[in-house]
Amino acid sequence: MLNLFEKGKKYKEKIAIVDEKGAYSYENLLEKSQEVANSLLEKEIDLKEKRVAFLVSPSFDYISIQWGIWQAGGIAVPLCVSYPFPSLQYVIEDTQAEYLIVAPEFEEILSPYRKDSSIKFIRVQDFQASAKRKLPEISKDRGGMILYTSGTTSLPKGVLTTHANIEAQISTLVDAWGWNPSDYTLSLLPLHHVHGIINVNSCALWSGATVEFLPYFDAQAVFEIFMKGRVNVFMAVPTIYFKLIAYYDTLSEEEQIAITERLKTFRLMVSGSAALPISVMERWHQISGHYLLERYGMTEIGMAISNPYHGERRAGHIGQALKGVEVRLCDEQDNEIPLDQPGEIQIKGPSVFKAYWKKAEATAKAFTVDGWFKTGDIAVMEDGYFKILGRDSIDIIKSGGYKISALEIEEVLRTHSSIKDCGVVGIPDEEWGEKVVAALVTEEAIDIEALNHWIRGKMPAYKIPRKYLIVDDLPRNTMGKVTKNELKKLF
Ligand code: MLC
Ligand code: AMP
Repeated sequence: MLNLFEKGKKYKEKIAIVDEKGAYSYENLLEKSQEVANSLLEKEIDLKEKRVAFLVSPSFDYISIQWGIWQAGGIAVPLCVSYPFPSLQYVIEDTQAEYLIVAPEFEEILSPYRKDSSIKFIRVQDFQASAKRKLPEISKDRGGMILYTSGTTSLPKGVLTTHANIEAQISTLVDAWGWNPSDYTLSLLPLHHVHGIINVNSCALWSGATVEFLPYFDAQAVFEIFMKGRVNVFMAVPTIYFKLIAYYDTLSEEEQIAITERLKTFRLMVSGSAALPISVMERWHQISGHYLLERYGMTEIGMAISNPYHGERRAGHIGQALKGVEVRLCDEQDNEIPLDQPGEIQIKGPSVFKAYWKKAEATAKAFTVDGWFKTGDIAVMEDGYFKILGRDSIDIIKSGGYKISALEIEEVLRTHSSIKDCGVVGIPDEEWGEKVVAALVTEEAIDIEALNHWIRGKMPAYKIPRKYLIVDDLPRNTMGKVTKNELKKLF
């Protein structure tokens, strides 16, 4: 059983969560999560790793449900609040979820599952107080969570982590970054990814700190919350810092001075999930007095490499291996090479995931014969700090901190009746890191607005191409394979 709940008992009276509806103590959270666990269990004594998918906005309810699933012995499958139906359906069906917990605002989109006899449709408002019952003993090697990540296969893969993995991911960061009960953080990242789930919420709640939710990103709202004077720890992706800077620059001098004074009192500000541009790091330092702590991680491994909490935070670098995480660099044959030569980052340690859900072959491919996880990221060490140089696959795009598979988008585009062929790439963008763009070979003239509308029904808005180019043919090598580097040049 996760230590998270044991720790929560230490801070009963303290405020754990602040959301749009109110403030909730650790005691409230423990009680509500027990209610959720009781309801899910009904007459069973243990959910035995049944998958419980839930579509709930970031809130007290979200955390109570996540903790309730864990305490009942289920595997938590958080669904993305901005997914269109086909993307939700893919996750629900791929995990073979047996329970689907739905907040009122999402009942309509998930209504096709209401009458599905293979899944139990539970409305959030149906959880009721009930007599306390004994919860199952759960060994830490059991599955706890499945998060979906895009990769070099066209469809996203479920990343299965155990309770022990989750605990290792949390405790490593709590120690490295000095989380403590007087911390107060703002949680605004999507809660179907590790950054928001582990680094922000779980680390805070492990430490007796307070999490305030802002269920969507809005620069003005973020500064308003900061100015209330409570937040002292903040974590976000580089695009969010970029957007905060852009908004700050529109404010009056008086407002800017007040914000700067407030930000200087923060304990910690972190950036990750994508490369932090040096220009953003420098401008944010002018605004806040903080050198952002940049760290490196991945859904499969939690956080692995981090700039120091105490000590120099070096721009353009991701720092050193976190305690408990083994890091090495390798050549293409998985031979370890000296750290001052560029190579693939490979990782070992208790935070590394168990398997891709029901994908034994993909799991086997992701590890070396001696058990190192192959990240696909290329790095080098310079003066004691790792620096990311790129990725081994051009088909993985990082936009706004989201990992996006070019192949997945191409596959969807190819199902359009007017599209003969297509190639999707990410092109560098100051604000988004990379921007998704697509070259299309079409059967006939194509209405781009109608195409956009069509694709929005099929995949989340953050995955859809921001620009299309109509071409006669895609650039190819002598083998007939599309040359994506050439394709990038067209944009
Ligand atoms: C939104 N848009 C995007 C986008 N997000 N386009 C490309 N890439 C993205 N990531 C589009 C929308 O579709 C919309 O277009 C327009 O931008 C504005 O949308 P919005 O919803 O108003 O944008 P905003 O709320 O400002 O979203 C930006 C953001 C969001 C940065 C807050 O992208 C975000 O939450 N990113 C964080 C993702 C994350 O948590 N990643 C961690 C993965 S874990 P239109 O046309 O509809 O107007 C991981 C491991 C690790 O990476 O190391 O942490
Ligand atoms: P995800 O699969 O969404 O968890 O994304 C993980 C990927 O994000 C990593 O494999 C890296 O490519 C990228 N990433 C995370 N942190 C950083 C960082 N600080 N700098 C560069 N890339 C990063």
